[in-house]
Amino acid sequence: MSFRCGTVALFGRPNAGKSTLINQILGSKLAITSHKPQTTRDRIAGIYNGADVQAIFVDTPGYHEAWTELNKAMVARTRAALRDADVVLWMVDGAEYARKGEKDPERDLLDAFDEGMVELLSAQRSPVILVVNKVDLVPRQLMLPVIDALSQRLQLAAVVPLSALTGDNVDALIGEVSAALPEHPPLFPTDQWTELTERFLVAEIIREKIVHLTAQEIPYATAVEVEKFDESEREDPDKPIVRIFARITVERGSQKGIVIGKGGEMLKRIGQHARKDIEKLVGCKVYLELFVGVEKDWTRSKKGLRKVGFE
Ligand SMILES: Nc1nc2c(ncn2[C@@H]2O[C@H](COP(=O)(O)OP(=O)(O)OP(=O)(O)O)[C@@H](O)[C@H]2O)c(=O)[nH]1
Ligand SMILES: [Mg+2]
Repeated sequence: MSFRCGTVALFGRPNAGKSTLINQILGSKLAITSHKPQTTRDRIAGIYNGADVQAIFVDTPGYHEAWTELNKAMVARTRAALRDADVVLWMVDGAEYARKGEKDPERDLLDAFDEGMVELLSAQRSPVILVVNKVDLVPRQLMLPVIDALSQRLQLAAVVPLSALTGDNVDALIGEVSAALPEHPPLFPTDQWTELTERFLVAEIIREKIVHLTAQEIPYATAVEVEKFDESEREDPDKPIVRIFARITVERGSQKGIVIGKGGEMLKRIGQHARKDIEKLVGCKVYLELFVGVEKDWTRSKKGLRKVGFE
């Protein structure tokens, strides 16, 4: 029997549900998610291992208009992931288009920014699969015209409506992806589910808690780096523990005050929420210490990005 293997890039606007889908496919939490746009900043790869297929799903930052140096770097990562992909998933928030279509049936479903995305996808050599997400939110008869309109815009290998959140029809997507991948032996050991390090995943978990617990510009101005990941007592037969020291960087002094909170209350909550998830990830008790620092306007310059570890 032939084996199929390759990379599958998830491409779409912020908030389409790309990270939710990757977690659903892997059956474990790899990519952080939130209802706020621009949650994902990096290329996040998760490996799906089937009987005769290995699909390396690559989550990407939502495609958006880039103003700051951070945004430019995010969009550059998305474009690079597209270039490298054997299959591209064009993921859209179907519910949003359905509501738009219901409100004003005369109006074009796609705006100028969407058209730019279609253009980018048309130039793609690898097959594109349209994934219409969030079918759980609107009735089927509202979704059908959306699927119809979007499928006419582009040469597609397949169209799959699904719900990344509930998992509805995700198996159909796996089938279409498998069929579209090239014949190739596995690129990773078949028991591996990610190429990311625990260190990176820990930093992302902490960042997710900050995105969830803070408001306005804070999520966009925050970077997290793990400075120390001490595993020396991880295999301790009596009290296994991992000790983690992480640095949170914001852009301004006022933001530092918000992240720390009155009497350190906010930082404590961030730490408590993060520790629970990190313990699940590493499988033992975790000691977590967080520091908050300021790197003035780090999102606005290449030098700033480098300083917070965002190469
Ligand atoms: N109801 C419903 N909500 C969903 C579905 N998929 C994702 N969501 C929600 O949509 C929001 C955005 O999901 P994410 O997975 O973070 O979206 P993303 O495309 O990775 O966003 P960026 O990283 O900002 O580009 C979250 O609040 C999810 O819970 C779905 O199928 N149904
Ligand atoms: Mg995401």
